[in-house]
Amino acid sequence: MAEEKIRESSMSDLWNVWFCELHRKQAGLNIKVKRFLYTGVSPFQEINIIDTYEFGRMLVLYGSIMTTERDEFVYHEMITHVPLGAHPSPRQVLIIGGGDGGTLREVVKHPDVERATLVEIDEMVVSKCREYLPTIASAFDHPRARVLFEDGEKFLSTTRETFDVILVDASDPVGPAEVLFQKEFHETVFARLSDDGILVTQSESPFFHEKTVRALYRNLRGIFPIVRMYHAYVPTYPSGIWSFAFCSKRHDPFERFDPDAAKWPGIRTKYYNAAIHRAAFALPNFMNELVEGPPRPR
Ligand code: SPD
Repeated sequence: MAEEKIRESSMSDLWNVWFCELHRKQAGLNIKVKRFLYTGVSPFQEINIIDTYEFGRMLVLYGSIMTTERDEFVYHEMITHVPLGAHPSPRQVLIIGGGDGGTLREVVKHPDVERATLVEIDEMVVSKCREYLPTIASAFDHPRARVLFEDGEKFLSTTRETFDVILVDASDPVGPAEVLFQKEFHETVFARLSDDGILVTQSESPFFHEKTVRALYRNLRGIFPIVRMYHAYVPTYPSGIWSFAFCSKRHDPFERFDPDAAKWPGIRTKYYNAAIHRAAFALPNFMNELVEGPPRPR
């Protein structure tokens, strides 16, 4: 009698590992994992680099997605090209945070930029992104880039340099980035900006982080004469709607804005363009209210 071949067909293809980031206690985002590439703990935070089916490789700090190969262009183009498009001559640009290198990559695309200084507190983030996310971390060796591993807040409060544009490419207001959301820090930023300088800081999700957003804009309006919110759609960030605070001493986002694409020969973008530059400042009422405060009763 022939022996029965034993094979349990339900036991093939069992890899079913998911990364879940909770955006609120009762809601989150699930992404199926292909492979864990790196897990380590720096003096500041836990760092994970995970390969996924849908979003490619992603950088996760303290359990929160910072960037993914698939959608990083949205955030990095929008934090960079909106202020650089609004400033008439952005020669000295400072990035606080931004250890994955995506913002630096966009900044050095601009021929007007003489020097892009990046101040990142966590050297391990930069080194792991260089190793695992080379398309994002592609500009650390650019001849116009200067990379410093320091506390961004300390750097700004001790330097004598001034900057035309400061970009705060922070993680969320927990852990090492918490200080970058405080009013004292924004006052220091104001002091280190040139007379017509512009600050852009990432300002979280207007949908999920209303309290933070409201307080942040209230503080910024107490410091800068021009404060505007703009937004972009980042699929892997909480709620998908992400906001940026455009804070300026003199230039409003459109005054100096030249929609002529020829102004930036050779700059190729996947999200940003002249129409997006304008449209990003058009806010739904609930977002406008977070910036301006509730409407006055009639
Ligand atoms: N919750 C995600 C917030 C991420 C904001 N910063 C991203 C850094 C990408 N360079």
